[in-house]
Amino acid sequence: MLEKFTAPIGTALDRFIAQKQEQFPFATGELSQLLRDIALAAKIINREINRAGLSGIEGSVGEENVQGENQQKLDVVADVRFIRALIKGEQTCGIISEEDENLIDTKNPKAKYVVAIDPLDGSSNINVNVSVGTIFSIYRRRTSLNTPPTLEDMLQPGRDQIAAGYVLYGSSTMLVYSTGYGVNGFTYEPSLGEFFLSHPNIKMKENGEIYSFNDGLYYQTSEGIRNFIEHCRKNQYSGRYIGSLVSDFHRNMLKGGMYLYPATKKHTQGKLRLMYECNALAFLAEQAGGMAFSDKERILDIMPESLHQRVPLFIGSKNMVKQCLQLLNEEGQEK
Ligand code: P6P
Repeated sequence: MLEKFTAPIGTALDRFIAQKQEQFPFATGELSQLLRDIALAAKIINREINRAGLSGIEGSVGEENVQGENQQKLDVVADVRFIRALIKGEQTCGIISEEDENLIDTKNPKAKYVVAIDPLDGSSNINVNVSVGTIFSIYRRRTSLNTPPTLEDMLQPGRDQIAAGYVLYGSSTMLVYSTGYGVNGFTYEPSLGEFFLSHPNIKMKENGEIYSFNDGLYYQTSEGIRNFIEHCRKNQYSGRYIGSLVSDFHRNMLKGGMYLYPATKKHTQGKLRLMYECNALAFLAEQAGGMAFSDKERILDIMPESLHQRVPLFIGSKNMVKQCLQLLNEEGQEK
């Protein structure tokens, strides 16, 4: 019995990345280094979050970010830390971030990758000790090396991502990512300062019985959505909504379930951002056997029009998403 609790700890992230790189004969190590840069920033943010209540870093800056949302101090700290790590790592030529209105030129024109990132999603939850997360997407740049990054490099459809992932700062801190060959989860061991493989080859159940929806929006959204929520209630599914996308998504990845943030009267295009929230999680969902759609199309097929555009998001267990879309379409047909 004790053997179960004394199992060897999983592969360290660094070693895992190196092993996976060996599988790509032409890999030259830049993507591996970029993933390490993100992991380093995540360790630093993890420490900041864990000390937030003591370091006076909680609460809002007193200004709004580009989204018109109340910017939290830790939003700014996380943004600075990730941008600094990506610049110093020299593998990224351009960055778009939820916290910055415009494309960030890292002055690394030789770098062949660009990154889209939400440095700290759900940060308003930190004050009440609820899990928060970082969400990131990695693309190859499209314009020539040794030139400044352009919007052409950034506004790529999610299907062109070469890697995506999230960091969940929760009861334990986890890094979950994919380079297109399955999804693997790593748990942070603070005493060793390293992430270790804890959730190899994550697969999302096709059928789930958990739905993540802000019930306060019930009358702010469409009849098709209300019909889906009624479907969940009649089938006695569990409503689980943390108000932190990464937390809800992670639980649904492991247990089966679906997160939905539809178009509402306030957010007519949905609330979540395509480039640095939806695309990354859609990539992971599909890699794990799940599904991710807007009200019109596959998230990964959406051709971006602007850096901060919002889209409705229906993501999780395949058959739950299909059921929701069917009810949405039936509503459309009745009109
Ligand atoms: P609401 C956090 O602000 C966030 O972007 C997601 O993490 C979360 O799921 C959602 O918004 C919560 O939005 O409108 O339900 O408070």
